[in-house]
Order: sequence, then structure tokens, then C-alpha cells
Amino acid sequence: MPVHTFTVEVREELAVRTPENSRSAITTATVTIKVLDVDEPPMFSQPSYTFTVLEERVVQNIGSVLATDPDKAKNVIRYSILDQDSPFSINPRTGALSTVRPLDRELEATHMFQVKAQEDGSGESPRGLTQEPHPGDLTQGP
Ligand SMILES: [Ca+2]
Ligand SMILES: [Ca+2]
Repeated sequence: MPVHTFTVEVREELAVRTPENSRSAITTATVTIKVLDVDEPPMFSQPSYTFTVLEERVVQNIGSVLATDPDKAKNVIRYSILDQDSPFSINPRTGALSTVRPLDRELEATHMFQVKAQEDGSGESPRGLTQEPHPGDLTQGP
């Protein structure tokens, strides 16, 4: 824990300074300030992530997002997707993204959604960010 220590001096302004009272007019005390850690929200390694995924199949690991606690406590992070109807899922522990149903590039070529990172055992406001997995075009065989 960072500690700051300094000395304060209190000096009396004497109206009449005599040899008897001049020494008792000053007193000092030591002040120690300890700097405490404030709980800050987790930080993502990037402000946004872009991944590509092939359409028409369920992909288990498209890519991962990463957030860490900037505090000394290094709390465990829990990930979730904010969009209720997202065709993607996220592993709450690893941040790995998967598709929950096959995507159709002709229907929607880009999916953008927000991922939330929240520290376990923390009531603080979580931090969100934008996600952009791009479904890649699947080449049809003959
Ligand atoms: Ca924190
Ligand atoms: Ca902190």
C-alpha cells in the first residue's frame, strides 16, 4: 500500500515573545496518509473486436474477448452478451464466442453486439463494448 508521510508544524503567533515562552510556541506532529485502492470496472484489452465466421454452420470458437480487473484484487471476470436475441453465445469464464445457430450471410452479413464484463463479487457498474463478428461467405461445392 503506497504511504505518504510528512510532518506538520503548528506555530503560535505570540504577541509578546519572551525567553520563557518562545520554545513552547511550536509543536509538530507526523501525518501518515495511506492510499487505498478504489474498485474500478474491468477493462477490455481492445475497445472493439472483429471476427469472421463461415455461414451455414455452428462454430464453437469464433474468437475470444478479454477483460481484466485493473485493481490489485484482480477479481474474476464474468462475460455475457447484452443482446437478448443474439445468434452468438459467450463462455462466461473464457470470453470465447460461439454461434448458437447457423448464420445466413445473404440475410445478414454483419452482426454487431455488445459484450458485458463484470467482476465477480462486485456490485459496480460493468463495462460494455461493441462486437463485430462478420459471417464469411461459404463457397458452395458442385
Ligand atoms: Ca475492480
Ligand atoms: Ca483501483
